[in-house]
Amino acid sequence: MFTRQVIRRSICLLLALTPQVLLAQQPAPDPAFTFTETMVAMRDGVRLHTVYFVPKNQSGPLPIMVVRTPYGVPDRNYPVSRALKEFVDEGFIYAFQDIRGKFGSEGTFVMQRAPRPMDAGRGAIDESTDAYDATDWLVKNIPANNGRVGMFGVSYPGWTTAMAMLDPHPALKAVSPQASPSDMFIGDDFHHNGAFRLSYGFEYAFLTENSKESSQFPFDKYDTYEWYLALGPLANAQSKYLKEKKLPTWDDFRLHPNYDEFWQRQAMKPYLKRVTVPTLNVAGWWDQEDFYGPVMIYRELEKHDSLNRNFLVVGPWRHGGWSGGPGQKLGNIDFGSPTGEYFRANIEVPFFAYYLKDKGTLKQPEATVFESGSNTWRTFSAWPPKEAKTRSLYFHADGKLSFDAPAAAEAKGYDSYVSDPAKPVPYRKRPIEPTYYPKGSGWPTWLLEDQRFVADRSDVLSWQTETLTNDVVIAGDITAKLFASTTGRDADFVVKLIDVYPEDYPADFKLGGYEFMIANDVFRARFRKSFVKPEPMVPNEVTPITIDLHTQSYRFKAGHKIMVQVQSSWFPIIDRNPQTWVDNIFEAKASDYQAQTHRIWRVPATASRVEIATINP
Ligand code: PG9
Repeated sequence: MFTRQVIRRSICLLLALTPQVLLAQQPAPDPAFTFTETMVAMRDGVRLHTVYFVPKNQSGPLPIMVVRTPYGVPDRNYPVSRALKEFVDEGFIYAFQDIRGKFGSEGTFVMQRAPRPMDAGRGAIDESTDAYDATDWLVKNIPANNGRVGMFGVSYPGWTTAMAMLDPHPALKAVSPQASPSDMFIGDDFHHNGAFRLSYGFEYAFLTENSKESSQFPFDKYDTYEWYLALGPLANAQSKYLKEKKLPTWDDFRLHPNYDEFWQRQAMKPYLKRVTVPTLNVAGWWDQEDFYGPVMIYRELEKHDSLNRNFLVVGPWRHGGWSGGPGQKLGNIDFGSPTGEYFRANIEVPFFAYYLKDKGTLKQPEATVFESGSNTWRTFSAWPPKEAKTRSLYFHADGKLSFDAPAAAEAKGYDSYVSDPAKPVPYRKRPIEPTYYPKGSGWPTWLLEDQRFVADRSDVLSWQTETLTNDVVIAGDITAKLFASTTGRDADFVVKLIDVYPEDYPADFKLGGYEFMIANDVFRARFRKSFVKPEPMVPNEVTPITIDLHTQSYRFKAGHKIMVQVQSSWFPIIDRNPQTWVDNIFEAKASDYQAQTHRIWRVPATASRVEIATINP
């Protein structure tokens, strides 16, 4: 299954370019560049497929921008001047390399190959040594380069960038890991807080491991909600569909249902002990794949940033949305200006030009974040900002949400719902196309969908404030503190923080009453005490569940309302929780999946709430 569409999709993933840009591509080389294709030997003799584009009108030596990717390098017809416009305006050489085992490269692909142990011998390899060897070859072999290299990339190529900076070649002078995952069990593509990202995990494992190129799983249903529900227990994926086929990553999911050494070894945190090269960390507020990762990498590096060379930029973007196109509109939301173009021309390219070409003075603030709602760029000397104050939004009776804690006299003290694994709440509007569906998919923008599509389900609870009389401005972290009980022995809890637009919204009448999700996540309750050692819930016992809803820069404007929704399924992005106790959900039987009643408590001693970091409007 190696079709032109798949190749094109792969290139889209590489730089997160919009497919339209590539579809419009002329089948001819960019006349401003010479193209070279070669194989570069790594220290163990494995040769990696490498291409580079050198500007024809180069007046002096230029630095090399490098991308290392599992998605296939561009071919000679890559429209460099269009796809990398802002970089081309400044002037660089561009090199791309297929990582081990993918597309034209030799060797074996290992999904997020864990860094080699520090005492491994000189011959040991990982993505860090491959980046080192590639850099060494590029500076010695590309004519008229200035001996300096920058690395950047989105997502997997962002992660290979982060790996390169762990143990950098002396020529590597600046890096920009963008949407790099940092922990696949806690917060990135494959799990969130231990809850398995089923549709993403299954489809991505197939995409990267079914063949040396990229391949789409051949779904026989357009609405994959239906397909995954009919799949039944996870074990059926192997027996019904993969059959004899081995996907190493699918096996890893099954064999490592808890945060064991396998996931811990792969996670970035233990390796981020110093800032080795200037680092521009980039993330998107509505990144549907890797938001946890880049923010976490920034925060870990920041602890060691005595020379102030570690920076954060977060804009109103989907996964990779900053790297191509204007970046003004996403889903139904207009952010008022071309934020992607702004980032590339005013932040990204000047950052690399400064470190790789000694151009200008660096005016890069510590944190540059886009405050959605007011739709303005803001800068801070720390992220999260030190001046932010935590305020709590408490759940009350009759669906009310307020900054006041519940009073003792409030009746009943909880809201409840039946969560039925046979009828899970869809995570986005059905039909749910395959994740990377070549003909178009709602996947890239699902986080911006109007949450009214599930608000009337009896298994989705909502609490909302009165109409705000003043702006409420979030700048920093958001945490849900739930107190929950269940008739079962395990449950997932999804919390969504939502901006409810006024019913009459003259700026765009179609957004009247829109429920715009600005923070969210899921927590699998078995991991509430430890991700390493899961524990059943005790039926009907009120249990605290703390959920990191990450970080935001957002202005809820006067006239809007703030809403919190809680539900216990998000299908099929998250697999169904059986809600009974099984040691390994990958081995659950159909009969283990049972409907249960969950309660969310809201009395003074167990006051469920969402804590938000706020600054003065
Ligand atoms: N989110 C993708 C990914 C990165 C790393 C591992 C697995 C998946 C990506 O867009 O590259």
